[in-house]
Amino acid sequence: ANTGRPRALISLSDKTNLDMLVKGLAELGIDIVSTGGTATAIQNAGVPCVKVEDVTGFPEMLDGRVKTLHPAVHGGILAVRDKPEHMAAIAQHNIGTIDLVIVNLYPFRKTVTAEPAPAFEVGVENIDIGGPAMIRAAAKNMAHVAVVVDPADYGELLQKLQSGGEEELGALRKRLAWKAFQHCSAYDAQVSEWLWGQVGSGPAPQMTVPLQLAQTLRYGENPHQPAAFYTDSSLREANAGGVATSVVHWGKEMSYNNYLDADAAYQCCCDYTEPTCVIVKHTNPCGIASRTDLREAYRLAVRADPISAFGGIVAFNRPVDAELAREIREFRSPQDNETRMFYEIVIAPSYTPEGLEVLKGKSKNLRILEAKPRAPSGTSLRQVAGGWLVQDADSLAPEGITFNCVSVAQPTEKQLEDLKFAWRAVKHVKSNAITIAKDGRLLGMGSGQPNRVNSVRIALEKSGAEVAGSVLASDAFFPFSWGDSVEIACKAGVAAIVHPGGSLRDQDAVDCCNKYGVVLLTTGVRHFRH
Ligand code: 93A
Repeated sequence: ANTGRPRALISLSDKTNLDMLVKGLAELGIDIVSTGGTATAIQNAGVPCVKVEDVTGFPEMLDGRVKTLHPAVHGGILAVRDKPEHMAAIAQHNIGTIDLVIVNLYPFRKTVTAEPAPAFEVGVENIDIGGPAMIRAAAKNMAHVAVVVDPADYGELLQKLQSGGEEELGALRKRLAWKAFQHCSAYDAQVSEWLWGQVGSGPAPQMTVPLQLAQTLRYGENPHQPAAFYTDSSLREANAGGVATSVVHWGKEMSYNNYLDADAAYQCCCDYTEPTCVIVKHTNPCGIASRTDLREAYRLAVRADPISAFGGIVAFNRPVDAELAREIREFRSPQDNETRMFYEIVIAPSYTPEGLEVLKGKSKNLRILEAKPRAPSGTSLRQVAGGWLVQDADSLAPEGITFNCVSVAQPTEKQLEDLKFAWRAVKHVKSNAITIAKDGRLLGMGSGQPNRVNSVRIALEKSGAEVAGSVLASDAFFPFSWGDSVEIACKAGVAAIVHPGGSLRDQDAVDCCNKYGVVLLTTGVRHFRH
Protein backbone atom coordinates (compact mmCIF):
# COMPACT_ATOMS: atom_id res chain seq x y z
CA ALA A 1 0.00 0.00 0.00
CA ASN A 2 2.90 2.34 0.58
CA THR A 3 4.01 4.16 -2.54
CA GLY A 4 6.42 6.34 -0.60
CA ARG A 5 4.53 9.38 -1.86
CA PRO A 6 2.35 11.42 0.51
CA ARG A 7 -1.37 10.63 0.42
CA ALA A 8 -4.41 12.84 0.79
CA LEU A 9 -7.85 11.53 1.69
CA ILE A 10 -10.55 13.75 0.20
CA SER A 11 -14.25 13.43 1.05
CA LEU A 12 -16.35 16.51 0.41
CA SER A 13 -20.02 17.43 0.39
CA ASP A 14 -19.20 21.06 -0.44
CA LYS A 15 -17.04 20.75 -3.55
CA THR A 16 -16.14 24.46 -3.81
CA ASN A 17 -12.58 24.94 -5.19
CA LEU A 18 -12.14 21.17 -5.65
CA ASP A 19 -10.52 21.54 -9.08
CA MET A 20 -7.89 23.92 -7.82
CA LEU A 21 -7.20 21.71 -4.82
CA VAL A 22 -6.72 18.41 -6.63
CA LYS A 23 -4.72 19.91 -9.48
CA GLY A 24 -2.44 21.54 -6.92
CA LEU A 25 -2.03 18.28 -5.00
CA ALA A 26 -1.30 16.32 -8.19
CA GLU A 27 1.38 18.84 -9.17
CA LEU A 28 3.00 18.35 -5.79
CA GLY A 29 3.13 14.58 -6.39
CA ILE A 30 0.55 13.76 -3.72
CA ASP A 31 -1.63 10.67 -4.25
CA ILE A 32 -5.36 11.05 -3.72
CA VAL A 33 -7.81 8.64 -2.10
CA SER A 34 -11.47 9.54 -2.22
CA THR A 35 -15.08 8.54 -1.48
CA GLY A 36 -17.82 7.90 -4.09
CA GLY A 37 -19.18 11.26 -5.22
CA THR A 38 -15.95 13.09 -4.53
CA ALA A 39 -13.92 10.52 -6.52
CA THR A 40 -16.19 11.09 -9.53
CA ALA A 41 -15.75 14.87 -9.25
CA ILE A 42 -11.96 14.49 -9.00
CA GLN A 43 -11.84 12.24 -12.05
CA ASN A 44 -14.01 14.73 -13.92
CA ALA A 45 -11.40 17.36 -13.11
CA GLY A 46 -8.92 15.13 -14.95
CA VAL A 47 -6.94 14.13 -11.85
CA PRO A 48 -6.36 10.45 -11.01
CA CYS A 49 -7.54 9.12 -7.66
CA VAL A 50 -7.92 5.80 -5.86
CA LYS A 51 -11.33 4.88 -4.48
CA VAL A 52 -11.52 4.38 -0.76
CA GLU A 53 -12.99 0.90 -1.28
CA ASP A 54 -9.77 -0.13 -2.98
CA VAL A 55 -7.92 0.97 0.13
CA THR A 56 -10.24 -0.70 2.66
CA GLY A 57 -11.06 -3.76 0.58
CA PHE A 58 -14.71 -3.16 1.50
CA PRO A 59 -17.44 -1.65 -0.64
CA GLU A 60 -19.24 1.42 0.69
CA MET A 61 -22.15 -0.12 2.55
CA LEU A 62 -25.39 0.58 4.46
CA ASP A 63 -26.44 3.34 2.03
CA GLY A 64 -23.07 5.03 2.49
CA ARG A 65 -23.27 5.03 6.30
CA VAL A 66 -20.04 3.04 6.31
CA LYS A 67 -17.53 4.31 3.77
CA THR A 68 -14.38 5.34 5.54
CA LEU A 69 -14.86 3.79 8.99
CA HIS A 70 -12.06 1.25 8.63
CA PRO A 71 -8.60 0.61 10.15
CA ALA A 72 -7.00 1.07 6.72
CA VAL A 73 -8.22 4.66 6.89
CA HIS A 74 -8.01 5.42 10.61
CA GLY A 75 -4.74 3.52 11.13
CA GLY A 76 -3.24 5.48 8.26
CA ILE A 77 -4.35 8.75 9.82
CA LEU A 78 -3.65 8.09 13.49
CA ALA A 79 -0.26 6.32 13.40
CA VAL A 80 2.38 8.36 15.18
CA ARG A 81 5.13 8.58 12.61
CA ASP A 82 8.03 8.66 15.02
CA LYS A 83 6.85 5.69 17.10
CA PRO A 84 8.45 2.58 15.61
CA GLU A 85 5.75 0.32 17.16
CA HIS A 86 3.03 2.31 15.41
CA MET A 87 4.79 2.18 12.09
CA ALA A 88 5.46 -1.53 12.48
CA ALA A 89 1.82 -2.17 13.34
CA ILE A 90 0.46 -0.47 10.25
CA ALA A 91 3.11 -2.06 8.07
CA GLN A 92 2.13 -5.47 9.43
CA HIS A 93 -1.45 -4.87 8.30
CA ASN A 94 -0.36 -3.36 5.01
CA ILE A 95 -1.77 0.06 5.91
CA GLY A 96 -0.22 3.14 4.28
CA THR A 97 -0.08 6.52 6.02
CA ILE A 98 -2.53 9.27 5.17
CA ASP A 99 -0.92 12.68 5.47
CA LEU A 100 -3.68 15.05 4.48
CA VAL A 101 -7.37 14.78 5.37
CA ILE A 102 -9.59 17.12 3.41
CA VAL A 103 -13.19 16.65 4.49
CA ASN A 104 -16.32 18.70 4.95
CA LEU A 105 -19.53 17.28 6.32
CA TYR A 106 -23.00 16.42 5.05
CA PRO A 107 -24.92 19.72 4.79
CA PHE A 108 -26.99 18.96 7.85
CA ARG A 109 -28.20 22.45 8.71
CA LYS A 110 -29.06 23.29 5.11
CA THR A 111 -31.03 20.06 4.84
CA VAL A 112 -33.09 20.47 7.99
CA THR A 113 -33.85 24.16 7.41
CA ALA A 114 -34.99 23.63 3.82
CA GLU A 115 -38.59 24.56 2.91
CA PRO A 116 -40.67 22.48 3.08
CA ALA A 117 -39.10 20.83 6.13
CA PRO A 118 -37.78 17.35 5.30
CA ALA A 119 -38.99 14.17 7.02
CA PHE A 120 -37.36 13.33 10.34
CA GLU A 121 -35.57 10.36 8.75
CA VAL A 122 -34.01 12.63 6.12
CA GLY A 123 -32.57 14.79 8.89
CA VAL A 124 -31.19 11.71 10.63
CA GLU A 125 -29.63 10.37 7.44
CA ASN A 126 -27.77 13.67 7.08
CA ILE A 127 -25.92 13.23 10.34
CA ASP A 128 -22.35 12.64 9.22
CA ILE A 129 -20.47 10.00 11.22
CA GLY A 130 -17.49 8.97 9.15
CA GLY A 131 -16.54 12.55 8.23
CA PRO A 132 -16.18 13.84 11.82
CA ALA A 133 -14.34 10.62 12.76
CA MET A 134 -11.69 11.33 10.13
CA ILE A 135 -11.53 15.04 10.91
CA ARG A 136 -11.07 14.38 14.63
CA ALA A 137 -8.50 11.65 14.01
CA ALA A 138 -6.46 13.90 11.73
CA ALA A 139 -6.75 16.85 14.10
CA LYS A 140 -5.57 14.70 16.99
CA ASN A 141 -2.56 13.62 14.96
CA MET A 142 -1.79 17.24 14.04
CA ALA A 143 1.90 16.55 14.68
CA HIS A 144 1.94 14.64 11.40
CA VAL A 145 -1.34 15.13 9.56
CA ALA A 146 -2.94 18.26 8.09
CA VAL A 147 -6.75 18.47 8.26
CA VAL A 148 -8.70 20.90 6.11
CA VAL A 149 -12.41 21.53 6.59
CA ASP A 150 -12.78 24.91 4.89
CA PRO A 151 -12.29 25.45 1.12
CA ALA A 152 -10.94 28.90 1.99
CA ASP A 153 -7.83 27.17 3.38
CA TYR A 154 -6.88 25.23 0.21
CA GLY A 155 -4.74 28.04 -1.18
CA GLU A 156 -2.65 28.42 1.96
CA LEU A 157 -2.27 24.64 2.31
CA LEU A 158 -0.95 24.26 -1.25
CA GLN A 159 1.34 27.21 -0.88
CA LYS A 160 2.85 25.95 2.39
CA LEU A 161 3.19 22.40 1.03
CA GLN A 162 5.09 23.78 -1.88
CA SER A 163 7.40 26.21 -0.20
CA GLY A 164 6.91 26.18 3.57
CA GLY A 165 9.50 24.84 5.96
CA GLU A 166 8.61 22.10 8.46
CA GLU A 167 8.19 24.67 11.21
CA GLU A 168 5.70 26.69 9.18
CA LEU A 169 3.84 23.55 8.16
CA GLY A 170 3.69 22.39 11.76
CA ALA A 171 2.18 25.70 12.84
CA LEU A 172 -0.37 25.52 10.02
CA ARG A 173 -1.35 21.96 11.00
CA LYS A 174 -2.03 23.10 14.56
CA ARG A 175 -4.16 26.00 13.41
CA LEU A 176 -6.08 23.73 11.04
CA ALA A 177 -6.65 21.27 13.90
CA TRP A 178 -8.19 24.04 15.97
CA LYS A 179 -10.53 24.87 13.11
CA ALA A 180 -11.35 21.20 12.63
CA PHE A 181 -12.55 20.73 16.20
CA GLN A 182 -14.52 23.94 15.94
CA HIS A 183 -16.14 22.65 12.75
CA CYS A 184 -17.12 19.36 14.42
CA SER A 185 -18.44 20.95 17.61
CA ALA A 186 -20.51 23.43 15.59
CA TYR A 187 -21.86 20.51 13.59
CA ASP A 188 -22.83 18.53 16.68
CA ALA A 189 -24.47 21.64 18.11
CA GLN A 190 -26.58 21.91 14.96
CA VAL A 191 -27.66 18.29 15.25
CA SER A 192 -28.55 18.58 18.93
CA GLU A 193 -30.41 21.86 18.45
CA TRP A 194 -32.42 20.36 15.59
CA LEU A 195 -33.25 17.34 17.73
CA TRP A 196 -34.32 19.64 20.56
CA GLY A 197 -36.65 21.31 18.11
CA GLN A 198 -38.23 17.89 17.43
CA VAL A 199 -38.58 16.78 21.04
CA GLY A 200 -38.54 19.91 23.23
CA SER A 201 -40.02 23.40 23.23
CA GLY A 202 -38.59 26.88 23.75
CA PRO A 203 -34.90 27.67 23.68
CA ALA A 204 -32.69 24.60 24.08
CA PRO A 205 -31.70 24.07 27.74
CA GLN A 206 -28.06 23.99 26.78
CA MET A 207 -27.47 26.53 24.06
CA THR A 208 -24.40 26.31 21.91
CA VAL A 209 -23.73 29.12 19.52
CA PRO A 210 -21.10 27.93 17.04
CA LEU A 211 -19.19 31.13 16.54
CA GLN A 212 -16.87 31.76 13.69
CA LEU A 213 -14.60 34.79 13.55
CA ALA A 214 -15.74 36.77 10.53
CA GLN A 215 -13.86 40.02 10.93
CA THR A 216 -11.53 41.72 13.34
CA LEU A 217 -12.99 45.19 13.72
CA ARG A 218 -10.98 48.38 13.97
CA TYR A 219 -12.65 49.02 17.32
CA GLY A 220 -15.95 48.62 19.15
CA GLU A 221 -18.52 51.25 20.01
CA ASN A 222 -15.64 53.61 20.79
CA PRO A 223 -12.04 53.69 19.57
CA HIS A 224 -10.60 52.49 22.90
CA GLN A 225 -12.62 49.24 22.78
CA PRO A 226 -11.05 46.36 20.80
CA ALA A 227 -13.74 44.39 18.96
CA ALA A 228 -14.49 41.63 16.47
CA PHE A 229 -17.47 40.29 14.54
CA TYR A 230 -18.41 36.64 14.86
CA THR A 231 -21.02 34.93 12.77
CA ASP A 232 -23.14 32.04 13.82
CA SER A 233 -21.52 29.45 11.56
CA SER A 234 -24.64 27.29 11.59
CA LEU A 235 -26.66 30.19 10.20
CA ARG A 236 -24.12 30.95 7.52
CA GLU A 237 -24.70 27.55 6.07
CA ALA A 238 -28.45 27.88 6.27
CA ASN A 239 -28.46 30.93 4.04
CA ALA A 240 -30.21 32.68 6.85
CA GLY A 241 -30.00 36.18 5.40
CA GLY A 242 -29.60 39.40 7.35
CA VAL A 243 -26.53 41.44 8.03
CA ALA A 244 -24.25 38.55 9.02
CA THR A 245 -24.48 37.03 5.55
CA SER A 246 -24.41 40.30 3.62
CA VAL A 247 -22.09 41.15 0.77
CA VAL A 248 -20.30 44.50 0.98
CA HIS A 249 -20.21 45.74 -2.63
CA TRP A 250 -18.52 49.02 -1.94
CA GLY A 251 -17.19 51.39 0.67
CA LYS A 252 -15.20 51.44 3.86
CA GLU A 253 -14.96 48.41 6.08
CA MET A 254 -18.00 47.77 8.28
CA SER A 255 -17.59 48.97 11.85
CA TYR A 256 -19.09 47.69 15.09
CA ASN A 257 -21.77 50.38 15.13
CA ASN A 258 -22.40 49.84 11.40
CA TYR A 259 -23.32 46.21 12.04
CA LEU A 260 -25.70 47.12 14.85
CA ASP A 261 -27.39 49.90 12.90
CA ALA A 262 -27.56 48.04 9.59
CA ASP A 263 -29.13 45.10 11.39
CA ALA A 264 -31.74 47.30 13.08
CA ALA A 265 -32.56 49.03 9.78
CA TYR A 266 -32.81 45.86 7.73
CA GLN A 267 -34.83 43.85 10.25
CA CYS A 268 -37.30 46.71 10.52
CA CYS A 269 -37.49 47.12 6.75
CA CYS A 270 -37.94 43.39 6.16
CA ASP A 271 -40.82 43.38 8.64
CA TYR A 272 -42.80 45.44 6.09
CA THR A 273 -44.42 43.55 3.22
CA GLU A 274 -45.08 46.59 1.00
CA PRO A 275 -42.12 48.22 -0.80
CA THR A 276 -40.56 50.21 2.03
CA CYS A 277 -37.64 52.44 2.94
CA VAL A 278 -36.37 52.61 6.52
CA ILE A 279 -33.77 55.04 7.83
CA VAL A 280 -32.07 54.21 11.11
CA LYS A 281 -29.89 56.23 13.41
CA HIS A 282 -28.30 54.62 16.48
CA THR A 283 -30.49 51.50 16.07
CA ASN A 284 -33.76 53.49 16.07
CA PRO A 285 -35.81 53.97 12.91
CA CYS A 286 -36.22 57.73 12.40
CA GLY A 287 -37.85 57.51 8.96
CA ILE A 288 -40.12 54.86 7.42
CA ALA A 289 -42.34 55.02 4.36
CA SER A 290 -44.14 52.44 2.22
CA ARG A 291 -44.80 53.36 -1.42
CA THR A 292 -44.97 51.42 -4.67
CA ASP A 293 -42.50 53.97 -6.01
CA LEU A 294 -39.44 53.41 -3.83
CA ARG A 295 -38.06 56.83 -4.74
CA GLU A 296 -41.10 58.39 -3.15
CA ALA A 297 -40.74 56.07 -0.13
CA TYR A 298 -37.13 57.19 0.22
CA ARG A 299 -37.96 60.91 0.02
CA LEU A 300 -40.72 60.55 2.60
CA ALA A 301 -38.51 58.51 4.94
CA VAL A 302 -35.91 61.29 4.90
CA ARG A 303 -38.58 63.91 5.43
CA ALA A 304 -39.72 62.36 8.70
CA ASP A 305 -36.53 63.58 10.36
CA PRO A 306 -33.88 64.92 7.97
CA ILE A 307 -31.51 65.92 10.76
CA SER A 308 -31.42 62.40 12.19
CA ALA A 309 -31.36 60.80 8.73
CA PHE A 310 -28.10 62.61 7.97
CA GLY A 311 -25.34 60.07 8.58
CA GLY A 312 -27.89 57.29 8.99
CA ILE A 313 -28.45 53.87 7.46
CA VAL A 314 -30.89 53.53 4.56
CA ALA A 315 -32.60 50.18 4.05
CA PHE A 316 -34.90 48.95 1.29
CA ASN A 317 -36.85 45.70 1.11
CA ARG A 318 -36.88 45.72 -2.70
CA PRO A 319 -34.09 45.87 -5.34
CA VAL A 320 -32.41 49.23 -5.93
CA ASP A 321 -32.40 50.33 -9.58
CA ALA A 322 -30.56 53.19 -11.28
CA GLU A 323 -33.35 55.73 -10.81
CA LEU A 324 -33.58 55.07 -7.11
CA ALA A 325 -29.80 55.12 -6.82
CA ARG A 326 -29.72 58.51 -8.56
CA GLU A 327 -32.31 59.80 -6.13
CA ILE A 328 -30.20 58.63 -3.18
CA ARG A 329 -27.05 60.08 -4.70
CA GLU A 330 -28.49 63.51 -5.47
CA PHE A 331 -31.15 64.07 -2.83
CA ARG A 332 -30.63 67.25 -0.87
CA SER A 333 -31.53 67.76 2.73
CA PRO A 334 -35.08 69.13 3.03
CA GLN A 335 -33.62 71.35 5.79
CA ASP A 336 -30.92 72.91 3.71
CA ASN A 337 -31.02 72.69 -0.05
CA GLU A 338 -27.26 73.18 -0.37
CA THR A 339 -26.30 69.88 1.21
CA ARG A 340 -26.59 66.44 -0.33
CA MET A 341 -27.65 63.82 2.20
CA PHE A 342 -24.82 61.74 3.61
CA TYR A 343 -25.25 58.12 4.71
CA GLU A 344 -23.11 55.45 6.31
CA ILE A 345 -24.79 52.50 4.62
CA VAL A 346 -27.36 51.53 2.01
CA ILE A 347 -28.67 47.99 2.41
CA ALA A 348 -31.06 46.14 0.08
CA PRO A 349 -31.86 42.62 -1.17
CA SER A 350 -30.23 43.41 -4.55
CA TYR A 351 -29.09 46.13 -6.96
CA THR A 352 -29.35 46.35 -10.72
CA PRO A 353 -25.83 46.58 -12.22
CA GLU A 354 -26.47 50.19 -13.21
CA GLY A 355 -28.02 51.01 -9.83
CA LEU A 356 -24.89 49.75 -8.12
CA GLU A 357 -22.64 51.84 -10.36
CA VAL A 358 -24.67 54.99 -9.75
CA LEU A 359 -24.61 54.46 -6.00
CA LYS A 360 -20.85 53.91 -5.99
CA GLY A 361 -20.60 57.43 -7.38
CA LYS A 362 -22.13 58.90 -4.22
CA SER A 363 -19.01 58.51 -2.11
CA LYS A 364 -16.06 56.18 -1.82
CA ASN A 365 -16.97 55.69 1.82
CA LEU A 366 -20.64 54.75 1.43
CA ARG A 367 -20.98 51.09 2.35
CA ILE A 368 -23.27 49.33 -0.11
CA LEU A 369 -24.62 46.09 1.34
CA GLU A 370 -26.63 43.35 -0.26
CA ALA A 371 -28.36 40.95 2.10
CA LYS A 372 -31.05 38.32 1.89
CA PRO A 373 -34.15 39.67 3.63
CA ARG A 374 -34.50 38.70 7.27
CA ALA A 375 -37.22 39.98 9.57
CA PRO A 376 -36.83 39.28 13.31
CA SER A 377 -36.83 35.50 13.81
CA GLY A 378 -35.07 32.71 15.66
CA THR A 379 -33.36 33.31 18.96
CA SER A 380 -32.10 36.54 20.44
CA LEU A 381 -29.12 36.47 22.75
CA ARG A 382 -27.82 39.34 24.89
CA GLN A 383 -25.18 39.68 27.47
CA VAL A 384 -25.45 40.89 31.04
CA ALA A 385 -22.49 40.97 33.41
CA GLY A 386 -21.70 37.33 34.10
CA GLY A 387 -24.42 35.78 31.98
CA TRP A 388 -26.55 35.61 28.88
CA LEU A 389 -30.22 36.22 28.30
CA VAL A 390 -31.95 34.11 25.67
CA GLN A 391 -35.40 34.58 24.22
CA ASP A 392 -37.33 33.92 21.03
CA ALA A 393 -37.02 36.96 18.78
CA ASP A 394 -40.06 39.26 18.62
CA SER A 395 -41.40 37.98 15.33
CA LEU A 396 -45.01 38.98 16.03
CA ALA A 397 -46.39 41.13 13.19
CA PRO A 398 -49.77 42.89 12.85
CA GLU A 399 -51.03 39.94 10.76
CA GLY A 400 -50.90 37.80 13.89
CA ILE A 401 -52.59 40.34 16.18
CA THR A 402 -56.25 41.16 16.81
CA PHE A 403 -56.87 44.90 16.87
CA ASN A 404 -59.86 45.67 19.12
CA CYS A 405 -61.68 48.96 18.95
CA VAL A 406 -62.59 50.11 22.48
CA SER A 407 -63.75 53.67 21.71
CA VAL A 408 -67.11 55.00 20.50
CA ALA A 409 -65.45 56.31 17.33
CA GLN A 410 -64.66 53.53 14.87
CA PRO A 411 -61.52 53.52 12.70
CA THR A 412 -61.81 54.05 8.95
CA GLU A 413 -60.13 51.50 6.63
CA LYS A 414 -57.31 53.94 6.07
CA GLN A 415 -56.83 54.66 9.75
CA LEU A 416 -56.67 50.95 10.44
CA GLU A 417 -53.98 50.59 7.81
CA ASP A 418 -52.01 53.46 9.30
CA LEU A 419 -52.44 52.04 12.80
CA LYS A 420 -50.94 48.77 11.64
CA PHE A 421 -48.13 50.63 9.90
CA ALA A 422 -47.37 52.55 13.13
CA TRP A 423 -47.65 49.33 15.15
CA ARG A 424 -45.12 47.56 12.91
CA ALA A 425 -42.76 50.49 13.43
CA VAL A 426 -43.15 50.77 17.20
CA LYS A 427 -41.75 47.26 17.71
CA HIS A 428 -38.42 48.43 16.30
CA VAL A 429 -38.11 51.53 18.46
CA LYS A 430 -36.43 51.46 21.89
CA SER A 431 -38.87 51.67 24.81
CA ASN A 432 -40.62 53.77 25.80
CA ALA A 433 -41.58 53.84 22.14
CA ILE A 434 -44.13 56.06 20.45
CA THR A 435 -44.66 56.26 16.69
CA ILE A 436 -46.90 58.66 14.82
CA ALA A 437 -47.85 57.85 11.22
CA LYS A 438 -50.10 58.94 8.39
CA ASP A 439 -50.62 57.70 4.81
CA GLY A 440 -48.11 54.86 5.14
CA ARG A 441 -45.27 56.95 6.46
CA LEU A 442 -43.74 57.73 9.80
CA LEU A 443 -44.18 61.36 10.84
CA GLY A 444 -42.30 61.18 14.09
CA MET A 445 -41.15 58.88 16.86
CA GLY A 446 -40.10 59.12 20.47
CA SER A 447 -37.64 56.51 21.70
CA GLY A 448 -35.75 55.43 24.76
CA GLN A 449 -37.31 57.90 27.20
CA PRO A 450 -37.68 56.45 30.68
CA ASN A 451 -41.06 58.18 30.80
CA ARG A 452 -43.73 57.61 28.21
CA VAL A 453 -45.18 61.09 28.17
CA ASN A 454 -41.81 62.47 27.06
CA SER A 455 -41.71 59.98 24.16
CA VAL A 456 -45.18 61.24 23.18
CA ARG A 457 -44.02 64.86 23.33
CA ILE A 458 -40.94 64.16 21.22
CA ALA A 459 -42.93 62.21 18.62
CA LEU A 460 -45.49 65.02 18.40
CA GLU A 461 -42.81 67.66 18.06
CA LYS A 462 -41.18 65.74 15.20
CA SER A 463 -44.54 65.28 13.46
CA GLY A 464 -45.05 69.04 13.49
CA ALA A 465 -48.00 70.46 11.61
CA GLU A 466 -48.75 67.15 9.89
CA VAL A 467 -50.03 65.56 13.09
CA ALA A 468 -53.66 66.45 12.34
CA GLY A 469 -55.46 63.25 11.33
CA SER A 470 -52.47 61.05 12.16
CA VAL A 471 -52.38 57.83 14.20
CA LEU A 472 -50.23 57.01 17.21
CA ALA A 473 -48.87 53.68 18.48
CA SER A 474 -47.50 53.01 21.94
CA ASP A 475 -45.34 49.91 22.57
CA ALA A 476 -46.87 49.42 26.05
CA PHE A 477 -50.02 50.58 27.83
CA PHE A 478 -50.58 54.14 29.07
CA PRO A 479 -50.26 54.29 32.83
CA PHE A 480 -52.01 57.68 32.84
CA SER A 481 -54.29 59.35 30.33
CA TRP A 482 -55.92 62.56 31.64
CA GLY A 483 -53.45 65.41 31.35
CA ASP A 484 -50.91 62.78 30.30
CA SER A 485 -49.91 60.87 27.13
CA VAL A 486 -53.40 60.18 25.75
CA GLU A 487 -54.89 63.60 26.33
CA ILE A 488 -51.78 65.37 25.02
CA ALA A 489 -52.00 63.31 21.81
CA CYS A 490 -55.76 63.92 21.45
CA LYS A 491 -55.34 67.67 21.93
CA ALA A 492 -52.49 67.75 19.37
CA GLY A 493 -54.82 66.36 16.67
CA VAL A 494 -54.01 62.64 16.63
CA ALA A 495 -57.10 60.88 15.24
CA ALA A 496 -56.49 57.28 16.34
CA ILE A 497 -54.38 55.55 18.97
CA VAL A 498 -53.30 51.94 19.46
CA HIS A 499 -51.76 50.47 22.61
CA PRO A 500 -51.65 47.00 24.18
CA GLY A 501 -54.11 47.83 26.98
CA GLY A 502 -53.91 46.16 30.35
CA SER A 503 -53.39 49.19 32.60
CA LEU A 504 -55.39 49.62 35.83
CA ARG A 505 -56.47 52.92 34.30
CA ASP A 506 -57.40 51.56 30.85
CA GLN A 507 -60.88 53.06 31.26
CA ASP A 508 -59.33 56.55 31.57
CA ALA A 509 -57.76 56.12 28.12
CA VAL A 510 -61.16 55.09 26.69
CA ASP A 511 -63.01 57.99 28.36
CA CYS A 512 -60.38 60.47 27.25
CA CYS A 513 -60.50 59.32 23.61
CA ASN A 514 -64.30 59.38 23.69
CA LYS A 515 -64.24 62.95 24.99
CA TYR A 516 -62.09 64.04 22.03
CA GLY A 517 -63.78 61.76 19.47
CA VAL A 518 -60.53 59.87 18.93
CA VAL A 519 -60.38 56.18 17.95
CA LEU A 520 -58.74 53.85 20.49
CA LEU A 521 -57.60 50.31 19.75
CA THR A 522 -56.00 47.66 21.94
CA THR A 523 -53.82 44.80 20.75
CA GLY A 524 -53.43 42.71 23.91
CA VAL A 525 -49.70 42.36 23.11
CA ARG A 526 -46.83 44.69 23.78
CA HIS A 527 -43.51 45.29 22.06
CA PHE A 528 -41.00 46.32 24.69
CA ARG A 529 -37.52 46.72 23.28
CA HIS A 530 -34.84 47.29 25.87
O1 93A B 1 -22.33 8.25 6.20
S1 93A B 1 -21.09 8.62 6.78
O2 93A B 1 -21.18 9.10 8.11
N1 93A B 1 -20.09 7.36 6.80
C1 93A B 1 -18.81 7.39 6.39
O3 93A B 1 -18.10 6.41 6.59
C2 93A B 1 -18.32 8.56 5.71
N2 93A B 1 -17.12 8.85 5.19
C3 93A B 1 -17.17 10.07 4.63
N3 93A B 1 -20.43 9.76 5.87
C4 93A B 1 -19.14 9.68 5.48
N4 93A B 1 -18.41 10.59 4.79
C5 93A B 1 -18.93 11.88 4.28
O4 93A B 1 -19.30 11.70 2.92
C6 93A B 1 -17.96 13.01 4.25
O5 93A B 1 -17.93 13.75 5.47
C7 93A B 1 -18.43 13.87 3.09
O6 93A B 1 -19.25 14.93 3.52
C8 93A B 1 -19.28 12.94 2.23
C9 93A B 1 -18.70 12.80 0.86
O7 93A B 1 -19.33 11.76 0.17
P1 93A B 1 -19.15 11.56 -1.40
O8 93A B 1 -17.68 11.61 -1.67
O9 93A B 1 -19.74 10.23 -1.70
O10 93A B 1 -19.87 12.69 -2.09
